[in-house]
Amino acid sequence: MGIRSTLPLCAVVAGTAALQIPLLSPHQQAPLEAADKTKPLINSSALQDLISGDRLFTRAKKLFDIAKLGEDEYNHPTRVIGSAGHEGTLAYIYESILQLGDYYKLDNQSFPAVSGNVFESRLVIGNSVSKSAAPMGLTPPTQNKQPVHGDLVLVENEGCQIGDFPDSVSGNIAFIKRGTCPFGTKSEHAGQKGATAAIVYNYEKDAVQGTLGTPSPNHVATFGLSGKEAGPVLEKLEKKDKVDAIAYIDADVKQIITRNIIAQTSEGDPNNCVMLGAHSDSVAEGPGINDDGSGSISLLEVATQLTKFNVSNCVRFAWWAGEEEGLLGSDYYVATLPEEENIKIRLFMDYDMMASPNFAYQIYNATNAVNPNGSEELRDLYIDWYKDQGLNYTFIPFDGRSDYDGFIRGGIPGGGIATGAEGIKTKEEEKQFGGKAGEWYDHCYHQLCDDLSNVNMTAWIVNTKLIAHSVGTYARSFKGFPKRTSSVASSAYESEAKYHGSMLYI
Ligand code: DTR
Ligand code: ZN
Ligand code: ZN
Repeated sequence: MGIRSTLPLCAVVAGTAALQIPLLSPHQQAPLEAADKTKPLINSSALQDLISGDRLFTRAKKLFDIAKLGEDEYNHPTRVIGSAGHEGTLAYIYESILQLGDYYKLDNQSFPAVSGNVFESRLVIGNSVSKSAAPMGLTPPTQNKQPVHGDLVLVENEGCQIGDFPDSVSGNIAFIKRGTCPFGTKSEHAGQKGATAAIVYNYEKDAVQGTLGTPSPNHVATFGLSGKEAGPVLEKLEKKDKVDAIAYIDADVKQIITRNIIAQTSEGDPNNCVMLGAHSDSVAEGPGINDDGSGSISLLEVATQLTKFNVSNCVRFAWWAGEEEGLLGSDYYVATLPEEENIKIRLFMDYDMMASPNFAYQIYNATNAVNPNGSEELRDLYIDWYKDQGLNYTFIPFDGRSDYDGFIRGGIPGGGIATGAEGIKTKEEEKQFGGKAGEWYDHCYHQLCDDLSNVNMTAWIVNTKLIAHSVGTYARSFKGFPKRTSSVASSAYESEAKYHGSMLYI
């Protein structure tokens, strides 16, 4: 069983005294330095010309070696938050920027996060071992980390009220329908009524890979179960036939401190910043070389090459932690940004998964109708660039699956590009981008095989050049780009965003 680590919305608790490590915004630290007259003013094509596949891949090899530091604890390479692989990644990013001297002001922004590991799990229903049962993120273990045996007890409605749980659930295993309220609420109710474990079954045929969210002392060991497997069980329970089960989860949930790394150019107008980010962490299951080693390395390389130029506007790079646990680092950053700092960020650009092996050139479909004004201008910059290169592109929903979410909710224009995760390439996309229709864009998404062999160098180089173009353009000028107005999200986005990172929580 792989090791899972998850964190819910709002599981980051700001304000614990010991954890209040103040972040000085880079622009608060130093006065503007005089431009270095020997350097040319930033120019997009000159910056793009400095991007090299060899340099990207050399860094990927380094990152994979760093992920191996996670082997002692996890038995395989990983860069999940709290692991030695993630600490190594942070040190690598920090040192790399530090080596660039005073071109950048560098900050660590620490924040508390909950990290959950599932070491082993099994669910046996009747006489068969369940194929689809997946322990929920942040689930506690079964009692004493031992198997528990009991009858499955059907819960009324969707288990969102304590009264939905019959008394007979005590000492048994609650069988609860997905929907209406978060998984964490259902698990909590099961625990309050004395259940020894809970199963949340899907109303669709697929499996349920969810998270319990903010830990509660009332949570019990909880699995998600596919609708397909739940069907026959449900039929029996509805006929009042007895179905017994054995549930077993060996897991732990701990609170850790992790950190974002922020680097801002010392030069450039500090009241007008272009910001871009990638996430420094991987999931526990693997080393995350494409997700999001690729974006993290692209940013490092662009930051390195940018030092050869003067900039007119400030450029702020971020490497977020805890993206895989629910966008923790980026949420924390935006939530703790004072209003007068928020307004200085002209836009945020998200770079998550730049090199999927069966890639498509995807642009987040961020429009000004739904997102802060300027998001669409950024989208159009990506479109124009792919068109200029004679490359095809597709739009993907801008629905909260990566670190742009906090920025959009904070009224900051945003967008980004990606190359695809667990989605399936269409026939049309095969014609547009090559690769193989009918297969995932990244067949190693969130798995151990997201290693050095899982990056497509063509896509990676193309997209790193596009990142360079986005930085080069806005570092030089915001001419024609809308001015910032409010720091409040539009309600249109709030109703369209269905995700918060990669995990379902309802
Ligand atoms: N949140 C990412 C993957 C990701 C980002 N955008 C999309 C859109 C569609 C599918 C996946 C993603 C992750 O880090 O897993
Ligand atoms: Zn991911
Ligand atoms: Zn990612």
